[in-house]
Amino acid sequence: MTKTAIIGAGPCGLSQLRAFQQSELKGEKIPKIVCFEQQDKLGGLWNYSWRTGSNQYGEPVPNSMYRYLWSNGPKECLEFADYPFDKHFGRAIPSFPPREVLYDYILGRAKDGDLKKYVRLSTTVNSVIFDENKFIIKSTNKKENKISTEEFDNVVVATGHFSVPYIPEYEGMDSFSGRIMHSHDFRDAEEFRGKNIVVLGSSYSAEDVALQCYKYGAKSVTIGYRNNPMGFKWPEGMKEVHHLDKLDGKKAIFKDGHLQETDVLILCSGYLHHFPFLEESLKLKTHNRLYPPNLYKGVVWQDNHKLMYLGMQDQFHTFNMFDCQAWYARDVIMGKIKMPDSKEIEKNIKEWISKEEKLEDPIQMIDFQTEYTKELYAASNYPEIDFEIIRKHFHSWEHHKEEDIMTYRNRSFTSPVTGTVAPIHHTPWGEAMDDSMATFLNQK
Ligand code: FAD
Ligand code: NA7
Repeated sequence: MTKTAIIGAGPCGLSQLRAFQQSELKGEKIPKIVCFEQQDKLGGLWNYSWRTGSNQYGEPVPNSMYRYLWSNGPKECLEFADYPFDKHFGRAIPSFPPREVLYDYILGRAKDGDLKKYVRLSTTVNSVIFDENKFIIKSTNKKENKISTEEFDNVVVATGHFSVPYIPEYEGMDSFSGRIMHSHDFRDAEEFRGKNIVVLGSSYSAEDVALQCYKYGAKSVTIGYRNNPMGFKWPEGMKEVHHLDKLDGKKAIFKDGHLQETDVLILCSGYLHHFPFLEESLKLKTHNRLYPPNLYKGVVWQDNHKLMYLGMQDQFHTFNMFDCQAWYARDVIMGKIKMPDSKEIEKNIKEWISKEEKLEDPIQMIDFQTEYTKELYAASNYPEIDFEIIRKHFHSWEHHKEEDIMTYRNRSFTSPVTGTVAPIHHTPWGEAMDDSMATFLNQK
């Protein structure tokens, strides 16, 4: 029997476990599976942790999610084909749930498939080396302080890429008298009530952290973009200005000459793809992009087809794209999908990258990732789901955001799995201060 290691039990690792579990359910002979997870719970980033910096074992805290985080896209776009929302919650729920609700949904499928039995919690993978056709994995169980060395035939890297912050430096940071932090350490917007906040960046974290600070009572919110502004119609009290030049005392000075009194500077400057446990020849090196290099079908490591990466793309599509990747990876590992020769692989990767480099706007980017996901979907037996509905939903969502960034989360979408139309949430997002699952589900 061959052995497969899965590193990480976040959404991607759980997709991989589900893919194998579904095969086993059909009577197929699956490899022996070991999933390593450094946290003491399943669910990856969807676990909320109050911790920042190091955990109790001195390791960096991977969690980047915060209180009051609501889904930033319609839940219908990420629905699992084999585990619909209606099945989990026993009824239709609104389209933009808070974190705790999505976390419950992720754990629900894991429980349904008894996936925990494959997972070694509180166990960090320290190193992966490829030698004589086998991967040698060293791991440490932190609770028992037990170090293990084992051999595997295949490895699936599902460690995420939104945990290690990218932190730029600006003139004047040394002497700035306010607080400087990265969005990775942002936990509770209430902390910034009555304060002047400067947010740097122009992607999802900048958008959401800025809106959170506004919603929970910041005195002013100023967003500094580096290349292109997000350009939304911000409510009064929020503004977008061109890139930070420097800090001077308590003032932020921007490239367009704008001056802003600042209590807190929040760097929403993104994350690094960081795999300190992988030997150099196995290590993916990329920035956050829709088609990272050296991955055939965005999954299989070009130079060693026994190594897979899941979820390494920048993401519009999430959970069901991870599923399509995991179903594909499973079929490669089980020998059902054969790899083409190296020339064909090289050509295929180049074609996708060249398409990616021509993309000009979010709608084209959505279409690109939908096409990519559909190609993977067609290659495996992932259950029925309508990616064309998902594509349309993403287009509408993008337009809703442009119309009004404060109200796009109040909309309703149709399930691509069951056809269910989501009810409108009882409280508009801008007024919903309590993000608990109990309050969210308390729908009449
Ligand atoms: P992760 O969720 O990061 O899970 C990776 C797991 O690997 C972690 O549990 C980690 O502990 C473990 N791990 C890492 N290294 C090791 C190691 N060496 N040994 C053992 N275990 C290890 N997506 C959406 O669809 N909707 C949203 O609203 C949304 N909001 C987001 C908000 C924020 C602030 C961030 C940062 C991301 C958000 N995302 C959202 C995207 C998110 O990346 C995905 O939803 C999803 O969590 C990715 O799953 P993953 O399994 O790839 O990574
Ligand atoms: P992203 O989407 O990778 O975006 C990173 C942002 O950081 C992007 O807007 C960058 O600007 C900006 N950036 C990078 N370097 C700098 C410097 N030096 N100064 C200012 N701004 C900088 O990461 P996010 O954290 O926003 O999103 C990650 C996930 O969280 C996402 O998938 C969501 O689901 C939630 P640029 O646009 O290149 O000018």
